Amino acid sequence: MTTPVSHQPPPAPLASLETSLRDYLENHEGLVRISKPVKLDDIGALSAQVDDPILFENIVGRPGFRLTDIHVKNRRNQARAIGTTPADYLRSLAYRLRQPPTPFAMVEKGPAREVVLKGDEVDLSALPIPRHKEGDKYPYITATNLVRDPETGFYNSCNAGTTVVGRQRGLISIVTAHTNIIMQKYAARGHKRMPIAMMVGVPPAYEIMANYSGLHMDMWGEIDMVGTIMGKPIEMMPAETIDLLVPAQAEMIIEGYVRLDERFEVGEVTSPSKYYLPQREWIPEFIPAAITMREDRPIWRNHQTCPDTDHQTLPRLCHEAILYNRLTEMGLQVKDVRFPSWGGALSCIIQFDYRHDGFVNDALMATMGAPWLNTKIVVAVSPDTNIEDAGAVYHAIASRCDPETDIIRVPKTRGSLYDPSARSLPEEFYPFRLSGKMGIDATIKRRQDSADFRPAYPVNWGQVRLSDYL
Ligand SMILES: [Mn+2]
Repeated sequence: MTTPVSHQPPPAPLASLETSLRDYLENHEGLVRISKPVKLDDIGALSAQVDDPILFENIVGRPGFRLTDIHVKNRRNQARAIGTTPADYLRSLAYRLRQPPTPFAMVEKGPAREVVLKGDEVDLSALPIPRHKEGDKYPYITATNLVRDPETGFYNSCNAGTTVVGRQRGLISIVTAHTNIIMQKYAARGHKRMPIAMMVGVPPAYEIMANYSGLHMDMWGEIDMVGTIMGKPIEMMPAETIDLLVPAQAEMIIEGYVRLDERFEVGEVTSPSKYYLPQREWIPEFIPAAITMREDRPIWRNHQTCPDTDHQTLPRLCHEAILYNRLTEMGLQVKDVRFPSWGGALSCIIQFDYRHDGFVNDALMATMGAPWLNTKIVVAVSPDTNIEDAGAVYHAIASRCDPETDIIRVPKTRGSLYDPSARSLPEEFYPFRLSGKMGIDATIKRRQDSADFRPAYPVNWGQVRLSDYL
């Protein structure tokens, strides 16, 4: 018997994986390069039409800056981001997340500090920051940030959207539990503000790791693991005005503070489920202290938040890898785990082969019971279903699932704050919600006759092309 592929170490990351975003984009096959002038307000709608990294080189009113987006929307580019192939991607990320952190390569000063703006020179409104949707009054910063736990010294990272309401004032939406815990630690120590650094324009592996969500705060920070998933140490340097380390190879760093003493209402949230949800938030102020950047046309990294962009995939890539590990631990031959962008970040598809009855419901329950609030509807499919194709997954549900026996429903579970169908909880818990969950077994089952599932195709399907006859 051969060792299952899930129990063999995957290949190491490619040594050629670029250490800066500009080199990464320059070498990227399929980069969509836009040299014509583009208005800031058109950048979101244009970005959301591509599947590959896009680079705007000529932004009206913002000469000297470039802008990029859509780095990890599909498996091909996710694999590229961590220096592997699409076939090896999921098990490689899953494997590297089980490895230890990689110490930084410390430098005094890197390219991210070739230009330093401080004091009155700091002007967020001069940066090439787009508005994200029709209802937005203000530009929206989506950069990945770094904060330090004052108790352990470990860093934490997340992508907290910051609404730019003035030259030196933003309102920062910190929704992740870890950064909120760290803010409470600063407040409990009598601090009125928390230092924070936004890292703008880093290779996509940094952002994949920054969106990790698991038990780690007592052991390492997400930034400590970036070198592990890239297969080489990352360069870090001291920030200009705050006591934090920042990535030396970034395009730009925005340093500053989150004020801990007051909150302000905003109502322009874009949920990954593609709605204006939650309808309102009370969030703290971000006050910038310095902007440092590269000298040669620094690249702003935007994460357009709607409709189908990195916003649906990026926060869930480590989730998929963690679920891959859990399901593999069950003895399943996992082929893929996906939070498809067409599932509104509320649904997960798990794909595997299994030996006998019983595995599917355990796999569905493990996934439905994930730590995050995005596994409301879980669909299990067999390896022959094309997981990339919403139609094929729907066909598997329609033709392989008997609702009488192949659906699990669980009442009263934690709903997503981004799910308009979930019930509201009492006001004190706003914006959290309550919802049921559903697991759908759309695999081919033992009780069924496998010959019933032989797909029918025309003679010479895939051999003859219509275009040859037009
Ligand atoms: Mn964290």
